[in-house]
Amino acid sequence: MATSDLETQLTELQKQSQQAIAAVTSLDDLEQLRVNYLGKKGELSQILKGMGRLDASDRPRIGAVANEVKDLVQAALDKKKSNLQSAQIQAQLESETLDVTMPGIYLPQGRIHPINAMMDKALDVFVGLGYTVADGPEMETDYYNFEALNTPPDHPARDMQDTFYLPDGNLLRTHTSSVQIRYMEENDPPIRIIAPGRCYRRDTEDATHAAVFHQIEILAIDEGLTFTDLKGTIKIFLEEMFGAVPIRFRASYFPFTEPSAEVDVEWNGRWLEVLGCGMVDPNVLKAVGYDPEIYSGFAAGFGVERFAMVLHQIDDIRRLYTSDLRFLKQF
Ligand code: 2U9
Repeated sequence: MATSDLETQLTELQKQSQQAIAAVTSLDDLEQLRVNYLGKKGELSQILKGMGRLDASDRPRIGAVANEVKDLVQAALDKKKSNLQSAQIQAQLESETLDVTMPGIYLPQGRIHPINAMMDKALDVFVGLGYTVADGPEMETDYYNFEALNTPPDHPARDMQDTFYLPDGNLLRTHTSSVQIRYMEENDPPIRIIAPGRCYRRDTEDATHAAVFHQIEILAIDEGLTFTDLKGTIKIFLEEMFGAVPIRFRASYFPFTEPSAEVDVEWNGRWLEVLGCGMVDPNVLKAVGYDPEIYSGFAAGFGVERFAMVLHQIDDIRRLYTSDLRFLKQF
């Protein structure tokens, strides 16, 4: 084989490879070119197979040319590889650029409903005073809602509390006192419990009445508890809720407490009724098997909506239930 043939092939390979390398646009294609030209079975290897047929005197020169071509192709591949890599990094940097001057995405912040906020606060105060939270069913029997609470079937208080009766004779609880009866049946004194929850009354809805409302009741039973303990507890509680406002106790009547009182706070220049309370009637203690000669206790109950309305000067209870964000956003 003539040396010039090999030389031509080598020069041709170099020329072609330069063009191919210049034209390539991806690292994968570039690698493919490297394999095609310089790989074990690549074009350069194929050409060099012809070396064996050369005169021994020509081999060093052609060998030198082959090495030179190989170095040139390798150098072109390396240079192109580094160019493509830089371009790739540049493109990635550009596509991932963070424009810190772009306006943010507005995520509206949720907030706690005023009724829940009120409940949380009241629970916090009583838990701080050592009370335990008690829970019970919203569908109740006549016994737990009325009878055990010293409210027998013919008691006039049942007319006052118009109740949702269910076809099976059960009812929707009108207060959470039923929870306390259940708790006392299961536990011995001393007890201090707080029963928050949803209650139901067959009221015509208006600005101050809702058929579904929330109540919180507290109950403390121990040896030697007096009306003074009740007053002190209520005073601390109302101070925590309303601040240091004047409060007054007015004599009242509930079937389950004796004596009973209603409590007003002076708020924006007016006396507003916020809760009812009293010493637990001995008949209630007897109903759960506590000896009223040994134990006495006090209880209090308040409507959560009423508290929220007084505290925030809300004029209509229905605002608390109509999910109007313009209203709710104020709290
Ligand atoms: C037991 C014994 C006695 C709970 C009490 C009141 C007075 C009271 C009303 C306030 C507004 C209900 O939500 S409201 O309509 N409640 O005035 N509740 S004493 O007395 C009890 C509770 C449980 C075993």
